[in-house]
Amino acid sequence: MAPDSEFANASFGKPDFDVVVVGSGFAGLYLLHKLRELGFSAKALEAAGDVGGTWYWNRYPGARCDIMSIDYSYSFDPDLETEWQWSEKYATQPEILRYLQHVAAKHDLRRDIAFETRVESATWDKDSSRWLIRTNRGAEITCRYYVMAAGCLSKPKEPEIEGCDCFRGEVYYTSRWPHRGVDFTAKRVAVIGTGSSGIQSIPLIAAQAKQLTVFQRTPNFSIPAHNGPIPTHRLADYERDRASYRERGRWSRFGVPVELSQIGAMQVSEDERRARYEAVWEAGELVGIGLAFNDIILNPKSNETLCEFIRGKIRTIVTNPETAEALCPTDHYVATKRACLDTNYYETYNLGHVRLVDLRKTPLARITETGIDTTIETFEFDAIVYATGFDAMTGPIVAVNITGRNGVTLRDRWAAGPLTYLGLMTTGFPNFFAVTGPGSPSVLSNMTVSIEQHVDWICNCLKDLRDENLEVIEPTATAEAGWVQHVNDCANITLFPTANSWYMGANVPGKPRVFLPYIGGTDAYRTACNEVVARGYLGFVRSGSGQRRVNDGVIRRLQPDVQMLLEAMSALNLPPLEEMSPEAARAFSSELSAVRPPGPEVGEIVDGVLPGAGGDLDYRLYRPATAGPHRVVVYFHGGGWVLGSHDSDDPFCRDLCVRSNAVFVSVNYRHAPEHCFPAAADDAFAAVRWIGDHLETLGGVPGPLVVCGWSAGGNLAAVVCQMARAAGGPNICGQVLVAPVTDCDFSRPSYTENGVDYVLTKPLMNWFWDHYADPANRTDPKASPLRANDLSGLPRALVVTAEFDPLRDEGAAYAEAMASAGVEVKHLPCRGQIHTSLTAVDMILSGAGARAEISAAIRQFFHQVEDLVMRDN
Ligand code: N01
Repeated sequence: MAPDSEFANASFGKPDFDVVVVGSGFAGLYLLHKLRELGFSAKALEAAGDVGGTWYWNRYPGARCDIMSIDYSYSFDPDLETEWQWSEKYATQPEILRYLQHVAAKHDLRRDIAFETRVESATWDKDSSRWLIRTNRGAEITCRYYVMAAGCLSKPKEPEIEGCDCFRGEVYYTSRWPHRGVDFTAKRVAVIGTGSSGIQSIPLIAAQAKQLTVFQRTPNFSIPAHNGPIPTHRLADYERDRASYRERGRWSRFGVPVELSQIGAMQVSEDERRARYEAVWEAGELVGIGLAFNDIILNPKSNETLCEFIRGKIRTIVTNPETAEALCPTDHYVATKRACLDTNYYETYNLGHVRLVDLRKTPLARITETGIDTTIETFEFDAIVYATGFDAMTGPIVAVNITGRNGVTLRDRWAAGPLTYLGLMTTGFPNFFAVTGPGSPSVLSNMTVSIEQHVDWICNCLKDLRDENLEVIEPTATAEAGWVQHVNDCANITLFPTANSWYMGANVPGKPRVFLPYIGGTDAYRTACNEVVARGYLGFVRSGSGQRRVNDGVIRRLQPDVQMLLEAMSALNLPPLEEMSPEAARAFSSELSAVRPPGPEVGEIVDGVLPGAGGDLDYRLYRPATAGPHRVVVYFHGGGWVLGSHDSDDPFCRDLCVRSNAVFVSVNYRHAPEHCFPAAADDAFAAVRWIGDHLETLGGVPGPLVVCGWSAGGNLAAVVCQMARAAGGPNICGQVLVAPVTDCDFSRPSYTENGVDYVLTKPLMNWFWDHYADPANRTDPKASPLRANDLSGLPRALVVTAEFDPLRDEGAAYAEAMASAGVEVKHLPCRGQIHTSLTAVDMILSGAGARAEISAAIRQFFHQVEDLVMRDN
């Protein structure tokens, strides 16, 4: 964070402009308009000869938007919506460019734009709190605020192909297409690259050229755009009430007002799945993928069904089987590289003069004076078209030499990947904003919606600064680190990081492999941005006129799927369990259990009965599908000694059984208040003893056991280990305590911090304890194992705690106390998780890492035993 003195001494002289904007595409134009409206002086600097941004440069044949034109347009000026009629579902580049020119003219924006002016450097001057901007025209401009609105895909990637400069024929880049147009009639043409630009241009180039050869390194998934008139149902929806249509778009997942599916692909029959995919194919809309199922970018199995559907279509359309196979993507999941919309793309390969060269089989060797050499063939061409993509998102920003505080350049600060707060600002670069920067939804959303949201946020922020007599704003290091973590958390529960995509920076040699945009959704993102403001610009330092306001903090600390679950539960307005009778609470919990995902398949499930301390107890045994016999884990379910059963924790047991390759025996025990303390503990110990004596009958390996439990079950697992130590058996080689109850004391900070909002509440814990144990009994180590006088000699332990759990601190305290007593303990604190999320298999994907670690610990406990046996032999 900035030292106080810098802000205290800053002199706030008048710069040339309040704001300098780089770019005059969708973002730059709206910025100019909005800033003017708010009374700020602003200048836009634009390298091109006119407005348009992306749509000025990318004039290649077939260039169109692939978000429907009514959605891919401004919403800030309602008159525009009536005076401009889009001619097609997906507007062409010339039509979009005309639209932007119309907007510029209508709002008289060109008078504040310097064209053919490229920004070369921007330097923060801390003494005057201004940015000094230098351009290719030699001008030096000063401004208070510097905004990069240069687009996410505006810096073409250098084609890293040997011999690029030696070709003597015509050379074109889709990203810098000549304004005069190009006539390929009677020419032999090569296209390198099969991303969106290649896929859009190839059919039109083929229509002209005498011969077209496409050099493909990676095939892409594409679905037909079915371009034509705007679909009537969508147009009717839009025209019925434009304002509400736009508002729905703003609060949607991708910036397009469509209802996404609530069902996963594996939850329906194969016929229904196919029917839904046919509908996606027919709709010709990229967001249609989200309309089909809700887990396409989350679940590899679900995604693979769509991959195979599209491959099937390719094989049907393309008549040459070898070409069809080469066009079928097999190295990435659908949508993890930007999916494409096309018009006759696959059909083009059925034309006699079009050939596909699969660079995976015969790599491109070099460009020659007359054409292209692959490793096995020489080609001659009249023209080569590079459709090789962009240095996306960070490329256009760091292309300008931006120097922030203490002489640090942005290029250096982002050397290992971009660091931003909300994708809007970066620490050490005061008053510098990026529109749709890395860490914001940008390219994973309808850009126009995201641009308007960013411009509104930035302009309102500048207005708030002015209203509060402040002039400088910068994110704190904590806020920025928190946001970067959140962006990664969101990406890590999806399949996106598995692909070598430009989203990951993987297309540019040497670029750090970091997921660049924010996949949490435009709705969730908008909520976070609004919340930052509502909480007094949380995560920012704002200063000026001798004031300095620091509001440090992190806006999103929960794992994204945990946050979504909590929001969904809050919307359901569920009754508090602690206000119910135990019977009603049990019935209610069972209802909830019945609707969650089932967990993975295991080899075998056997229900049985074993003798407890006060009568028979039901158990359920999970056997892995691998060849046995297996080591055995005894498991105790959660539910505060009052609720739950082997049904309630069934998915968790299945998951751990599969991951740890061990038999799990999940034992029901007597519940309070019918059977109070110490009935549950005595049952748990009796069960472990009986299982220890019957390992071979159960199909297990004779020898030691592991005990495991969650919540109250974690309490029982810990208590059983103490009881077994006292009794001299059974032999337990490891204990896994997941968010365990270890003490009856509610005074630890985690009860204060997390006692209300995270499912397991302080009142609910009170209710559990009140049913389970009289106050006099609660301090007994059989109820509060942390209270034991001596914790030495207990089995090795893994203690898992969740950050937003009232029980977090008592779990950590038990781990610490065992370690102090010489027990080998690993404590696994789970960031962003709540008490109930670690066991929510297939619902909380971010909990999968913890479950993998639990299973690794179980395997390790058993390996240590096997190592000892081998050593003894
Ligand atoms: O670029 P790309 P693009 N040798 O990076 C290949 C947006 N957009 O300009 O995948 C051989 O997608 C590269 O191969 P590989 C949209 O967001 C929107 O097409 O790296 N091949 C790939 O096939 C899009 O995603 C619209 O193995 C090389 C291709 O070139 C983004 O812009 C229209 C190579 C590059 O594909 C970028 O699309 C157009 C090499 N050395 C674009 N280097 C709309 O419809 C690269 N390739 C709105």
